[in-house]
Amino acid sequence: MKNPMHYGLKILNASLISSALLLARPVLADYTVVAVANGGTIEGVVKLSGAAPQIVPIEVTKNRDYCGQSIPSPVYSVGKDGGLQNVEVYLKDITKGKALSTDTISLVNEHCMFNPRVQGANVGQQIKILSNDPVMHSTHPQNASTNATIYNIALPFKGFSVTKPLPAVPELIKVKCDAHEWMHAWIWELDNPYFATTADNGHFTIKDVPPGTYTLVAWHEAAGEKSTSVTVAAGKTVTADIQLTATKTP
Ligand SMILES: [Cu+2]
Repeated sequence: MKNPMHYGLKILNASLISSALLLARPVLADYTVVAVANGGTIEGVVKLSGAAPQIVPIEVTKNRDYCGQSIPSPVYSVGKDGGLQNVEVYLKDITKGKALSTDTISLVNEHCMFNPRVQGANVGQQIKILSNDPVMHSTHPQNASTNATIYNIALPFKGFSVTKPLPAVPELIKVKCDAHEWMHAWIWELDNPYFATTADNGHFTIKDVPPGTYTLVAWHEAAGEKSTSVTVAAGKTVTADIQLTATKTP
């Protein structure tokens, strides 16, 4: 590519990141877009070691006529083969590769929960925030480390939507609804396009990776984070299965 775009990103003051949330540190690196010919693929399954903790259902404390009395906890969503859903898997410290994602991501307020629970995104993308519910919601994204509010959108009726830019600097975003304290979502806003969120069977696929050795990170909101070294060869698929340990009960 003749004119690779260069993304120079400021390093955040590390003191802003509380020790309690070191797992939630953002990815900070310089990233250059280049043409990737004959890249490799990383695929795998994320599983929990041991059984998933039983988490009591969420007790609905507001809008029970619409939301119901309780909602099953979405935190440990494990498929029949033990695959763990809603794990964000991404490459860390990759400095060059394919173009960043540019489509508009979405976050839907639906059945008094956020959908999706976890997703990845790139700096420069927009987010469409939408309500499919006939009750008042808000969508309140915050920096997960500092709790700094990014914006706070009121969604007064079904069909209401707002499209906003994501923050200019990569960060882990925790989203809450100020009307329903049980509503949470997570957005991994990254400075490279090599990320995937595990499906309901725990599978993930990351494509078009330039040959090389990288650090692959898997993050789950309750089971924490694990890093693995992965070597990608041109045109080949490398399998990277990951086990997380359910050490934290939300
Ligand atoms: Cu709500």
